[in-house]
Amino acid sequence: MKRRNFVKKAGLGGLSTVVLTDIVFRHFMPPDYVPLAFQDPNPFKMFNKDPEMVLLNDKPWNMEAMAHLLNDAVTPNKYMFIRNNGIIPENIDAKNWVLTIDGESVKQEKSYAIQDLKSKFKRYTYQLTLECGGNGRSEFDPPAKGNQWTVGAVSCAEWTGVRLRDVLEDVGIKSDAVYIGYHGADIHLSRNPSKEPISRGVPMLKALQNETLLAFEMNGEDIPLAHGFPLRLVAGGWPASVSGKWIQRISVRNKIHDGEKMGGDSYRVPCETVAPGEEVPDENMCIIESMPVKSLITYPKSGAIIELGSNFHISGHAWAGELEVSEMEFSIDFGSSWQKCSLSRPVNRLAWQRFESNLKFTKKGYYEVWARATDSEGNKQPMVLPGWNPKGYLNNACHRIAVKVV
Ligand SMILES: Nc1nc2c(c(=O)[nH]1)N[C@H]1C(S)=C(S)[C@@H](COP(=O)(O)O)O[C@H]1N2
Ligand SMILES: [Mo]
Repeated sequence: MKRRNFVKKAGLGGLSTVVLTDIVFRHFMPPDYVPLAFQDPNPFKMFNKDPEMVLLNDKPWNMEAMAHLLNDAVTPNKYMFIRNNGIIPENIDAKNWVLTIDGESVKQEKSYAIQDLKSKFKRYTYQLTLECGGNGRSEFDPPAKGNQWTVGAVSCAEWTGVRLRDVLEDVGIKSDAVYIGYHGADIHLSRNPSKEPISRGVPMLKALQNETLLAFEMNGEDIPLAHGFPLRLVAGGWPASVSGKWIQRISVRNKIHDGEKMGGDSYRVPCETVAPGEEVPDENMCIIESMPVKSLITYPKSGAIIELGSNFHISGHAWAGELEVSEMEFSIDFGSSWQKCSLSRPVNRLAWQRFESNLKFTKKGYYEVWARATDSEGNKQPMVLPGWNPKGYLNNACHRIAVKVV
């Protein structure tokens, strides 16, 4: 990103001196276009990500993990997916960052310098599961437009900050408040300053939960730039799109927040199941709230080769939105029988839970290990893609890995 700023300063005339030759068709170059020669060739380095991460898009930046990279109980930055709808804010002045709380349903608008937020309110630390609503989209048929996430748009990092409820109580909220909406400092892809890339929110009930944070630290350090430095809303268990990054303003609304990507097909699914490909009238679309029960086998990596008779260990994580995971099973016979895994309790509400099991294969050959979680209300993960929807959200089908026994 430094280079981009450099390019801007140098201007196109200066550019030719840097590429050591003339840019022949420079007059056809779109404004703000950064020639390939100046684009950072290594986004993994730029964002401190592991090179095994998978880049899905560079305008905007979108990157996902692979299942075997997510084995840590607390996801480190290097394995954390990036989902941006716009351009990461440039030249952030973290010291002078201000958060404003406004909207129809505040008694009075109030602003806080980030330092005041940090010193005035009690700090809390929680591990919170953030999964993109579109995680698993690549399996949809007919296909759904958007980033073709496979399984890796999920993380569970440790977030530190102040409770949104404490700040809202300090501001004073009117009794007609129904929703909050966030406004971030990121830039619309068109660079039109009057457009926001995304501005979503949650009902007051979720906004006022103990675990809903205005966070300034991730895993004990400043939040990495791509993940919302210096201030981010974190509301675990819901589609991660409600966890606004680079937060400058939160509006307390007397109606469902109507910001960018709150309507149409965005983060909304048919209220009742529809046939794949069916047109759904707007009034039959419902906003996604809690994410469904899901799990990932994070060890071993799919394609593992093990020796006959040796102990085979599997582990992974399971999560269930607002609920807890109550049971975890695996199958080695394509789902015809299931065996229980050991399952740990979450370290706090909305954190994912670790599962493990050991098994022995008694015959050489090809196997698949399938994993299935059940939530505290008895909902089980489906074995195949669940309810089709236009934008490919909420695919919580069982995760599978291939294993060869030799
Ligand atoms: N300001 C802002 N907040 C945002 C977004 C964004 O583009 N801009 N993307 C949202 C979406 S769709 C997701 S899935 C999560 C991704 O968080 P991460 O990049 O930290 O993993 O951030 C959410 N918060
Ligand atoms: Mo997302």
